[in-house]
Amino acid sequence: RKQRGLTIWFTGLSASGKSTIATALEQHLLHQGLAAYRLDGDNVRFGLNKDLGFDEKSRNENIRRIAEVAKLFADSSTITLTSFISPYKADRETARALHAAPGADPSDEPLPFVEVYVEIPLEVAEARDPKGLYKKAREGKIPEFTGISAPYEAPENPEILIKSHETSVEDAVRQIMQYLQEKGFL
Ligand code: GGZ
Repeated sequence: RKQRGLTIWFTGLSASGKSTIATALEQHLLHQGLAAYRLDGDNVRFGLNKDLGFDEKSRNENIRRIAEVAKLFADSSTITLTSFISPYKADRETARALHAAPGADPSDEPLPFVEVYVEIPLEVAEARDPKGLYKKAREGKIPEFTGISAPYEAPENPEILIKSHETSVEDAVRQIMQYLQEKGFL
C-alpha cells in the first residue's frame, strides 16, 4: 500500500512551546528516514501570508491557507507539521474537515489530521515571554494579542494534549510518536 501523508496540527498560545516541539518531532521523523515538513510563521507568515495581520479575519484567512497547503503536502505523502496559534475553534475544524474531504483521487482514504494542543497556563507563557511580546501587549503596544486582548479558544477534544510546562520536549515527542504508531500512521 502506498505511503500516505498526514497533518499534525499544533495549536497553543504564543510561547507555549509549539514550534520547539514541532521542530524536535520533525527532526526525529527525519532521522527515521520519513519525509516530514514543518510549516510555521517563519516560512508562511513571511511568504505566502505576508499580506495578513492579526485581526480576526486575517487569522481566519491565515489558517485557511495553511490548512490548504498542509493538505497538499500531506497528499504528497509528507508528514506535515503546522505550528500556528490557530486560536479559533471553527478554523481548526475547517482545517480538519478539509483533510477529511476527498482529494484529487476520490478512491484515496481521507488524510489523517492530528490536533495537538500544547497547553500552558497564560501566566507561564507570559513569564517566559521570549520575544517580549506579552509585555508589549500588556502595555497596549500590540493590539489583539492572543491571550491578552484577543481570544484563544482551547480545543476540547484534541487527539493529543501536551501539558507543556510539565513535560520535557523529549517526552512530548515520545508522546506524539506513540500516538502515531498506535494509530498505524507511520
Ligand atoms: C498573537 C502575535 C501577534 C498577535 C505578532 N497575537 O511567539 P511568536 O510571536 O513567535 O508567535 C506569535 C505569532 C503568531 O502567528 P500565527 O500565525 O501563529 O497566529 S494565528 O494562528 O493566530 O494566525 C507571535 C507573533 O506571531 N504575533 N502579533 N497580535 N501573536
